Amino acid sequence: MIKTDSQITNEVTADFDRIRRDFPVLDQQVNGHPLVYLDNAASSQMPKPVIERINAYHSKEHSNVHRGIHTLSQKATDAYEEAREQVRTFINAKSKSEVIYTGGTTDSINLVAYSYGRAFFNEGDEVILSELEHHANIVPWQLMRDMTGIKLRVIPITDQGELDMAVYGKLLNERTKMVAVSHISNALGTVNPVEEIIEKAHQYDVPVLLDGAQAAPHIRVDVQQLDCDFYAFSSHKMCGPTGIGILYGKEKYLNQMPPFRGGGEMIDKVTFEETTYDELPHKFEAGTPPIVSGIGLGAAIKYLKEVGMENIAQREHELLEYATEKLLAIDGLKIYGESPNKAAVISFVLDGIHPHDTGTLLNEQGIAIRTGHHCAQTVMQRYDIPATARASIAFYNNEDDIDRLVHGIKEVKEIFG
Ligand code: 7TS
Repeated sequence: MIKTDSQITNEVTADFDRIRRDFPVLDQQVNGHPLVYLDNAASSQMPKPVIERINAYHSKEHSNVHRGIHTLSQKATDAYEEAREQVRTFINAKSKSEVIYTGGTTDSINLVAYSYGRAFFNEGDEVILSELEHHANIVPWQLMRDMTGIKLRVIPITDQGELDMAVYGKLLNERTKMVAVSHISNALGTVNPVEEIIEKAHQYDVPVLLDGAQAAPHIRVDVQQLDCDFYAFSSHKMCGPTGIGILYGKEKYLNQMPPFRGGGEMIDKVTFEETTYDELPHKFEAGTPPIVSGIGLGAAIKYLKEVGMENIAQREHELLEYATEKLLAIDGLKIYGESPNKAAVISFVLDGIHPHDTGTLLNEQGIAIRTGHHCAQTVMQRYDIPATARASIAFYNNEDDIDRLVHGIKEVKEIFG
């Protein structure tokens, strides 16, 4: 049979049993049981090529970047800048000038809120957020609100956990100065209709910032195709090290925005009277950067590209469907976040059992999930619950992990009678 293009791209072609063996951390016992790691939305694990790249850098290449005439500094600079190029191609940015290293998603969003906000927000202007944002995409805008007098408008979510797009249409107006929403919700897994959000905002000439912390690790992101104006994500959620993340921004905005932090690396000429700034992206990168983290992120992206983002999305979707079906078969288990368009995040509550107890008892069986509000308290408020238990899946998980989770939950239920 001849396959259509979509059949070819939907087929999982990677060997996920082999891939799993690339992650040494998974091969250990926790509390006397083989580890089941299902807290990938908080932080994912690093494969051997990333760990080895970091080791090699520390063993042979470490030096400061962008300033040394000597060989080690040049090597470190080349590696750090090559990693930026890996990021550029990963998200299909037009140029490396649009790829800014930051401390992570939180830092990226703060950069935009402060820099763009201080330059362009005036009292009475409006910024649109949504009810399913991570605190990282709420609090920086509130800080700006207190500084500039803007108003925050919020797109509500439906019972299923989807954005109410009719309300969004009504919130947009000539006072709107920014739309900042997540691409994928960390608490519910909902994949938001970001294309439509962007298209509508652009009708008012309003820039859109996407919080891609939960999207960049799981689906192919093409910033030019999306036509988003800013895109933020974190290395540690995509098989890279902590301490670094990315802000993508369109040059037309980044060029107009003042620096967020001042110091070395970001300047052109400094006198006591005046300082001129370096070109993009360095204008936004003051001080010695997290060099090894950048190089590790580059190695992580190379690894993800080799596995293939289509393969990753497809495999995680398979596991999501497998897990959802098995979990829903458990009496008294309710899943929050029921959009048909969902990433592999399952937030759930067991009838009569606090999620913290669920998490604690699962941990005793070597199963790592997250419990709490997931830094998304407005989502918890929406459903009038204090917390959920959340299993978040990565491509290196497998059906056995899900079976262990399901078995573990049944044990928890038994303990609680
Ligand atoms: N935005 C979203 C959608 C996130 O999921 C997170 C982290 C952040 C922003 C912040 O990322 P950071 O790298 O700057 O910390 N989310 C989670 C989580 O779901 N569990 O732990 C961290």
